[in-house]
Amino acid sequence: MKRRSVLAGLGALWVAGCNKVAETDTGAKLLSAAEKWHRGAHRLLIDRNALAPEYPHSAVSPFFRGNGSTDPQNGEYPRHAANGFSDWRLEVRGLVETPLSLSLDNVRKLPQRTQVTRHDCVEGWSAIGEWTGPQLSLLLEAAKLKPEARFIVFHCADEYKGTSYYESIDLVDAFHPQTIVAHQLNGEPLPVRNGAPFRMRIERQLGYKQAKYLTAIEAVASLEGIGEGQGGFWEDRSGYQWYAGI
Ligand SMILES: Nc1nc2c(c(=O)[nH]1)N[C@H]1C(S)=C(S)[C@@H](COP(=O)(O)O)O[C@H]1N2
Ligand SMILES: [Mo]
Repeated sequence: MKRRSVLAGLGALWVAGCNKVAETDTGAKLLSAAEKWHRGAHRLLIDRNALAPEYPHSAVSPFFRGNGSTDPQNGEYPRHAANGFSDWRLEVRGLVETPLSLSLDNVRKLPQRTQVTRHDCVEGWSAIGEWTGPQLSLLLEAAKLKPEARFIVFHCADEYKGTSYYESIDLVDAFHPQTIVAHQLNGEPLPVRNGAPFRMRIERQLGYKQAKYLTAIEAVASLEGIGEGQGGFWEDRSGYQWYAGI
C-alpha cells in the first residue's frame, strides 16, 4: 500500500470509530457534552478578552480617592517619594529569559496607552480616572516569558496592616490590552495616594487587584509559597476571590 492510502485508511477508520460512538446513546451524549464544553470554553475566552467600558474624558471623577495604603511609611519608600522616585526601579523577573530593571524614565519612553475607566472597590465606592502607561504585555514580551510561566505576581513597596501587599493574575489578564503599568493619573504623575510611581490597572478586575507602589513584576508557575499562597493580600487575609473579574 502506498503511504497516501495508508493515511486515508487511518482517516476512514477514525471516522468509522467515531460514528460508532455517536450511534450509541451514551456516545452521543458524550459527544454533545464535549461540544457544549468546547463552545462554553470558547465563549469564556472571548468574554475574557472583551474590553472594559471606556469613558469620555469629561466623565473623570474630580477626586480619585485613595484606599488601603495611601502614604507608605515603611522601608525606603519615604526617601523615594521625597526625591521624586528618581532612583526607583521596577523589576521584571522570575520565569523570564531576560530580567528587566526599569527606571521611571525607561517606562515613560515606551509606547503608552491612555484609558478612562471606572474603578470598583468592593467596599462600595467607584471612581473614574484616566490612566496612562505601557501595556504589561509589552514588558512581558521584552522579558520573554518562559513556557512554565502561568501567573504574574505584583510585588508592592507598602506594608498594609503589617504585611507586604501583593497581587497576582493569570496570563489572559496579563496580556489583556487594558492591562497597563500606569505612571499617570489624569495626565499627571501618579499621586502617592494612588500608588506612585507605578500601579497596575487591570480593567476587567475589581479594585483590590489594582496593585499600587509596584516594585517587581514576577512570572511564576504557581502561587504556592507567595504570601500565604492565595494569590493576594486580601485573598490571604479575608478570603476575597482571587479571580475578581467584572
Ligand atoms: N500596594 C497596595 N495596592 C493596593 C491597595 C493597598 O492597600 N496597597 N489597596 C487596594 C484596594 S482595596 C483598592 S480599592 C485600590 C485603591 O486604589 P486607589 O488608592 O487609587 O483608590 O488599590 C488596591 N491596591
Ligand atoms: Mo478596594
